Amino acid sequence: MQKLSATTARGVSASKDKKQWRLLICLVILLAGMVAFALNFAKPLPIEKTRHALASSPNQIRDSRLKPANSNRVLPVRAAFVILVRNSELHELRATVRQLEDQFNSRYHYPYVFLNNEPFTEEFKQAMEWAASGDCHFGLVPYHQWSMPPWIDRVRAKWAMTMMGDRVPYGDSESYRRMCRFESGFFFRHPLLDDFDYYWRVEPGVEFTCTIPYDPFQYMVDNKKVYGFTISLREFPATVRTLWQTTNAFMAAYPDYITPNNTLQWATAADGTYNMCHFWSNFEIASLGFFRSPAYTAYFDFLDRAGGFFLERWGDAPVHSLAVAMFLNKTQVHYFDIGYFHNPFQNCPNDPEFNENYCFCHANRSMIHNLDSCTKAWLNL
Ligand SMILES: Nc1nc2c(ncn2[C@@H]2O[C@H](COP(=O)(O)OP(=O)(O)OP(=O)(O)O)[C@@H](O)[C@H]2O)c(=O)[nH]1
Ligand SMILES: [Mg+2]
Repeated sequence: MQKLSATTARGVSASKDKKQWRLLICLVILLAGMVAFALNFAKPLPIEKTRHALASSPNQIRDSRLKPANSNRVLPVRAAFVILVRNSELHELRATVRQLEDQFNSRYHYPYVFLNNEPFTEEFKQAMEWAASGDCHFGLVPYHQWSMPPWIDRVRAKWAMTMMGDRVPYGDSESYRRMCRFESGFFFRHPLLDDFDYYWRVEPGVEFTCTIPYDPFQYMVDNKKVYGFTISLREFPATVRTLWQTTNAFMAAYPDYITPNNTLQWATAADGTYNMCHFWSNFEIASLGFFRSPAYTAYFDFLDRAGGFFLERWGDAPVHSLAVAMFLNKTQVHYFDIGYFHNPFQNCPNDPEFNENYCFCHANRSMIHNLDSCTKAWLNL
């Protein structure tokens, strides 16, 4: 009896031991799992990693390649080409820069500022240095200027993108929205632009289809122009559903910023709503002081707070254009009749003699003749 109870007692304690071991093993597995989980989440995402690495490496944030031949040259205007571009667009941009040099800059040597949300590759920098006759500056866009600001409801924004889908170009793209926000509110604040008063925006793949026999920057200065465009057209209404009402709310909040001789009528439909007219901002020659002004930065901040860059798909073109319409009078804005092509539209000078001698575009295909252009309406203001 005693023997039996001893055996039973041993059996009970052995099974207790087994249970304890199992429990221990489970605990160890659970603990290991938790550690692995925590480590995985603590690990920075690749983009974060890049950001931290870059923040501590000033050479990557700005890298200037100066041409010795330009060292004693004094530029007539403190101006530069400004190009936001990805490394993958190198070949399209090389063609564009070569054309811009042939048609204009090989006589002036204005510098270039290339901006990117990722570090430029050495291959990209070398290709641009070879193509450009002006100094080349390569800059990195700070991460907070290339992201959704914290006050945006991410779930709502994602839903808006999904709903827009492919109904309009880039309707579902978050990166396109980041680009539009950057081009609306931040490009002019990049430290590489601190030395310049005017800028000419260029995009990879655009073409300059005529010789430019004068200096557009000098023209801006001599004629007190603040903003220059070459193509205007109408925006997709779905992308700017509340931009007009937000702009009106801004005007009500900051009436002192609105110029008495403004050109808002150019952007206003007969029923008082937005008629969707805007200057196509892939080509812009403008005063940086205009964008840096208290009026423009207050307007951008107001729009940014309203969230439409992400909750809708506000483009930098209507934003720049409405700012021009509110803050400038007609004489401060210039239509540059320059030979220019950005797929699918173009501007081609009308003057037959000039066209024959200096262009390779068809004047009758110029956007100004298209019913969707707002340039004639602008000129007739
Ligand atoms: N570095 C960088 N540049 C970008 C990015 N997205 C757009 N860009 C640049 O921003 C400018 C505008 O972008 P685009 O894709 O040309 O936009 P768009 O002119 O409205 O449309 P399409 O030219 O018709 O595609 C161009 O100079 C692009 O190279 C991006 O994610 N990173
Ligand atoms: Mg483009």
